[in-house]
Amino acid sequence: MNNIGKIKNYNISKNIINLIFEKGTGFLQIINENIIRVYCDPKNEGSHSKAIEKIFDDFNDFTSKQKDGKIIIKTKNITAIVESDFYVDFFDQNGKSIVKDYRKPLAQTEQLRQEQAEILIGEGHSVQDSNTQELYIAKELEPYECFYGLGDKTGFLNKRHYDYIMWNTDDPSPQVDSYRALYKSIPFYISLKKDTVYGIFFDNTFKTYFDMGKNSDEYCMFGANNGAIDYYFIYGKNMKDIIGGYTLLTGTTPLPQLWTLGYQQSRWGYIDEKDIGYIADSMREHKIPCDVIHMDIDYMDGYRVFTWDKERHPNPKEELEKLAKQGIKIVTIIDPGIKKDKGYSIYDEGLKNRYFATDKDGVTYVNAVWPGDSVYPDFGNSDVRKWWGKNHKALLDMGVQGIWNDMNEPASFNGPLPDDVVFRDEDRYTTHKEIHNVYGHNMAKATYEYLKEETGKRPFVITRACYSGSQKYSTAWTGDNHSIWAHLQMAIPQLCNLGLSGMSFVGTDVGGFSYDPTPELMARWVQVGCFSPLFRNHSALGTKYQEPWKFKKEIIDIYRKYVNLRYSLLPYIYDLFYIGEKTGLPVIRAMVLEYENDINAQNCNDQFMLGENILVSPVVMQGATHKTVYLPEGNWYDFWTNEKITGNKHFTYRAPLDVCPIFVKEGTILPMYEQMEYVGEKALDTLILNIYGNTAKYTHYQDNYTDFNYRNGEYNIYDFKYEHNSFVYTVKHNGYENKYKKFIVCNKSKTHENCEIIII
Ligand code: MIG
Repeated sequence: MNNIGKIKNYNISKNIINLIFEKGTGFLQIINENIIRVYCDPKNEGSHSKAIEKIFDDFNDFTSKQKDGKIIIKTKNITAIVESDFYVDFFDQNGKSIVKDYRKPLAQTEQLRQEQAEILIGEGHSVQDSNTQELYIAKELEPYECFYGLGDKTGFLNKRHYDYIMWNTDDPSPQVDSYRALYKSIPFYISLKKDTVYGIFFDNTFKTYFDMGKNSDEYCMFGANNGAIDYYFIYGKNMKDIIGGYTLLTGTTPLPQLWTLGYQQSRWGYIDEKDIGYIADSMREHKIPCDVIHMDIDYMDGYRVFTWDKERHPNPKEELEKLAKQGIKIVTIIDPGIKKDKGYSIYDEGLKNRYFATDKDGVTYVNAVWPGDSVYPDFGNSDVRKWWGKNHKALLDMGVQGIWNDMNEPASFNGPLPDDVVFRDEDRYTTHKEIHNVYGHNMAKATYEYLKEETGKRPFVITRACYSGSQKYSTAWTGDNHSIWAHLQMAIPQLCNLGLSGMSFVGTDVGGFSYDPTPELMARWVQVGCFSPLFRNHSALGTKYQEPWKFKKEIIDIYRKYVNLRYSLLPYIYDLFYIGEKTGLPVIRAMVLEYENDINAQNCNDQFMLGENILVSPVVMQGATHKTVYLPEGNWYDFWTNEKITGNKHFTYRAPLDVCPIFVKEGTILPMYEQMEYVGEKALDTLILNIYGNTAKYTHYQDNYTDFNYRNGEYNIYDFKYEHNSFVYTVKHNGYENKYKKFIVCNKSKTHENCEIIII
């Protein structure tokens, strides 16, 4: 912050160190020994976090002193030194620099200015004559420094040398590396240097900018034109610690219901009851497991949310009951835009209660979305959220099991919402500028909270728009991708970076949304999709049908193979969710998260880890029959052949169309279920345990897969061990009655695999 002058004085109240400069004030808040919040609000606009809902005011294990015009703050692990002009430098416990503020003027180029201007104009904004952010923080860069996180941004895993804008954006043209903004705003990144790692969470809901060393090799920068400088410096020994710190602040993904991890079939254009029934029957007929069918906007009466088209779905309750008997759960889409239509009760009620955003004169603001002229619920206000939630009763009563929130950037067909549209943040009036990036977040929160209260089950909400912290309320999909190889390739870094940004329960539209997948692309996409936490095939109205059986037999067989694999892996994936709720760690993981000091992992875009035990190296190139696989240090087992391979090398792996290269780390006991058509088809009382190596261990979690009783101790934890050629297990926590009846233990590292059956 240039211009704020020298430090005159400081005082401490609780964990806040108030700093009085010559020309302004600011503070540091010590969250814990690894996290320090830096705050300065020269525009007096305040900071109204939507990401952080806990209060962190009780940490007191730190010291502070004033010396040579500087303030020095020390925790057990870090030292922060504040200097004139509010420059803050961070050091580790040995006094080695972690990162320093960059003090020289920024080298913003004319090119950057013009590009930013174009985006602003494209979004209907007037262009400011200044090309610099009014509020910004620049940090020194090291020559070798990688950046990860930043949500769903396009391109590759490492964000070094790129810049981005956080402004939730629905742009249906094919998303490419040069896109600066997509549907989600997650203003958090992880910096990985040679031997240091840190994270920054810039908690500002206005439009924010991130320059990850694009315009200079000397600094990276984050900034905004509104709100406050309000960021969290997060330190740790490794990237996992940084994610732990970030999700301590913003929350973790709660354990979902097990069926939500099953296969999901969707398409915009399943017009009526007959279509949906045909999808359910066909999944069963082709013996491709499936748990969920999504109903897109086609089910509504004239795109009026919370209604049914009576001709298309004459008796939804009966329809959904019949589907439920087949094991199919229905998820319905809900958009925020409410049709402006006198006599439509949702509109009338909202209008009467002033639940909609208004223009600056207090007149209800109208734009257009699917229903035509539409109004926008003011989700920032808790009365509106409660009302919105209750409207879902109409769907739940028909048997709907999950809610899919779309268009909540919010999208609008008649140009963008003007900056000055009035929204509320609880009782405070503010504008679109501040609310835009949290609109979808607040909508998902409204939905989650209602579903939780009403059903007592773990809510299944899917959202397109997100802000930091949305992981507490919702799973997310990456929006309108295309059926092109570039987007299959992008899926890997995009899902990995979402995971590194706290969003664990994520997936892409498998097969691609717009345009049409070739048979080969479809086969390769399901090989990535089956490892994505959210596993849904979805496509756009008017595109070629891409349900699995629309392809030739070879592709159907491949499809079935990988959906079956997904269902086998459910206990492992569920374990990862359990770990994720406690630690914030993602299910699908960038290689670098597991092997951060391995230079080959740091820029690995075409492989990922499922948890820490499974490495997947899918083929994402048309026509390829081989894949260059990189296995990090240690020994690995080929999942298909059980062959043992020594790591720390690249090698070529033969991967014909039906083969996705998968490797299991030595020392793993991989839990699996027997084959099933859907979750709930049979009692899950048998667990297959595949042993990889001569000694192996694994911790496994079990509960009722459905509600929140696990938070009151109703769960079991098993410790599995394999040593000296024998398998042993102990039950570490014993709170859930419905235990396994049988373990089938198979040692995969032995040539003649034989399985031991243990009856419990
Ligand atoms: O303007 O509801 O991303 O998944 O099928 C398009 C129709 C609106 C966009 C979503 C897509 C969904 C589609 N929606």
